[in-house]
Amino acid sequence: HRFTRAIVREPSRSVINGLRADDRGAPSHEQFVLDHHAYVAALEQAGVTVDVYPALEDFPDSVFVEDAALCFPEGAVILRPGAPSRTGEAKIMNKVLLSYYEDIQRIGEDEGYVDGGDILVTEDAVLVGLSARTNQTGFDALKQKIAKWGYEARAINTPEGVLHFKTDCGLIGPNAVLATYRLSGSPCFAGMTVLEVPRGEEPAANAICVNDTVLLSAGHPKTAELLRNAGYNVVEIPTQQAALVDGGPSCMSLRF
Ligand code: CIR
Repeated sequence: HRFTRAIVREPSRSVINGLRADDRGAPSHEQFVLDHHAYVAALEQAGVTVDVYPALEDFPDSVFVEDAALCFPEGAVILRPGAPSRTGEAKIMNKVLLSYYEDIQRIGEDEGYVDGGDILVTEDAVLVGLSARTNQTGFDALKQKIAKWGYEARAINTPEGVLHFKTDCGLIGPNAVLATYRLSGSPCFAGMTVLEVPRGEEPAANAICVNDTVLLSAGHPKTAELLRNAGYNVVEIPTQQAALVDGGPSCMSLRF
């Protein structure tokens, strides 16, 4: 499957107040905007048309569009982000996706919580990490909604202390995954090629594969080398500002 389109949203000035597990200082809005341009350029280079939506000042984390929806060729699901300050992003994403999809499913208000960062779509299954943001009720609702398009959801436990399932893993090819030591041995990747992120470079795991390109967070030379030696076409993108608010390559776009 090839992706043709991506949806992104510019970082708001309020991104300096974005949620973070550990405070290592606020990101610079100015630098984040520059990094975001580089991210958009890398997506375009990988062969997708990128639609850039304007910043939403009321939502400091709204640059991380991935958490509000799950997109398939057949349709999309509007998710319910588990952080109270982010729940409202779903309604806005719903409006956006109406211009792309006829079939839109929605996780309802009484159907729990799911963050897109907890969902890894593989060839075989839709792996969903239960986390502080994604609960069993949300998983059950999602599972039922995507079954109509023939997708099977499987629940996994996100490692303790890790924000999202995909904080620690990313798809790098049709049947290949990049994962930290915390997930590389997980039975959820049975039958897949698993490349383990070299120790000390754990944030590199949040990589994405867009057509023939792997977008990797810059500053992880061992991981870049590992991927290149394995034959992957790697493009490194600056994510230092995003990382200050716990974001990486996957969370900043919806690809379909
Ligand atoms: C949050 O805590 O929700 C944001 N500061 C970071 C979201 C990162 N999203 C992702 O990995 N999908």
